[in-house]
Amino acid sequence: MEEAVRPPAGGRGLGRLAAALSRTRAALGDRLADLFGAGSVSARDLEELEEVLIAGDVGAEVASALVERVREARPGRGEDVRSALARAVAEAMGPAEPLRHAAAPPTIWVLVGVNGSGKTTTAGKLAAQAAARGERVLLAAADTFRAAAGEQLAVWAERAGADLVRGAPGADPAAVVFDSVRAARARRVDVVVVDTAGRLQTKEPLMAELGKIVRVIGREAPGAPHECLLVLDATVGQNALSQARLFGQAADVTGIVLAKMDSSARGGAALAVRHALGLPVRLVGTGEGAGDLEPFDPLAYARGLVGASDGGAGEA
Ligand SMILES: Nc1nc2c(ncn2[C@@H]2O[C@H](COP(=O)(O)OP(=O)(O)OP(=O)(O)O)[C@@H](O)[C@H]2O)c(=O)[nH]1
Ligand SMILES: [Mg+2]
Repeated sequence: MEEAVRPPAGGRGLGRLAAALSRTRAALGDRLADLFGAGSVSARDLEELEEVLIAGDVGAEVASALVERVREARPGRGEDVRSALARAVAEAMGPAEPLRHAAAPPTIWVLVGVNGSGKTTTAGKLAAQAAARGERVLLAAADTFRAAAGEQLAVWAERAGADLVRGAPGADPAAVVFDSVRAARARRVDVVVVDTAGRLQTKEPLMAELGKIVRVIGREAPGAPHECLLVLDATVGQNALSQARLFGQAADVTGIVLAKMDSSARGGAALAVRHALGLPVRLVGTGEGAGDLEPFDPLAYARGLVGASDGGAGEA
């Protein structure tokens, strides 16, 4: 948290995401390293690759599709497997899809997710990065459930020099977003980031509340929210899938944030999430500091997962 804000810049991101994937790489294990180091590759090696990928949380369907692509590349040596796998992973993640902005300000982004997934931290990082780019930012504390949630966001707002709109504890979160959008217009704010309370995807009244928050935003600012981001804790792996499905039904989720990638040994789940939901992973959290959030880069992810033979500098 003490770190200076450095908005992510193109090339530098490669290193940070790859570093954040080190636990995942380690979990994929020695077998992968042995395979990549092999002088010649057998059919049995590729079967084993599939098993390793499944164990690595990428999901059975994705693992099978990835290995099929590797097979098609007819790898002679282990290094060929590595590069073919990296290409297949990058393709499976789809192109980079940055956050969408409004044609005319304010741009409004809403963060949703289960308890503790990383929503408030992500909201704070987004605010800090936008402010560092010279944009005027408003943080909307629509988590009125816990008083501490508003405090946590207030700390981020102050650090970033962002405006903050919050309601009294227990206030209707839809009223907070209503006030926030009005305030954003009046103060010529560029970006509004809405932090919502953590909720269990199976609790229907809470999910309905989320629908209401999003509807109020759309009514006050046609075309908004410009993103409804589901923040997933990367450490839970494929368990995130059921969360994602139910949140998608309640709130028209437009993209995924994978928080805590740096603490996760299950970063392979990004592939399962992308495949099962058809939603782009837009951002990755790589730590607790303001700079530890970056646009998802499929190539950097692929190289981070598979381990680049040249230390991450070249092309996959
Ligand atoms: N290492 C690491 N920690 C993170 C990251 N993102 C969030 N955290 C930590 O995860 C914990 C929970 O983060 P919050 O942002 O409070 O999560 P939340 O979703 O707002 O939680 P609720 O509001 O209680 O639902 C905090 O200790 C954060 O510092 C990340 O990318 N990397
Ligand atoms: Mg929170």
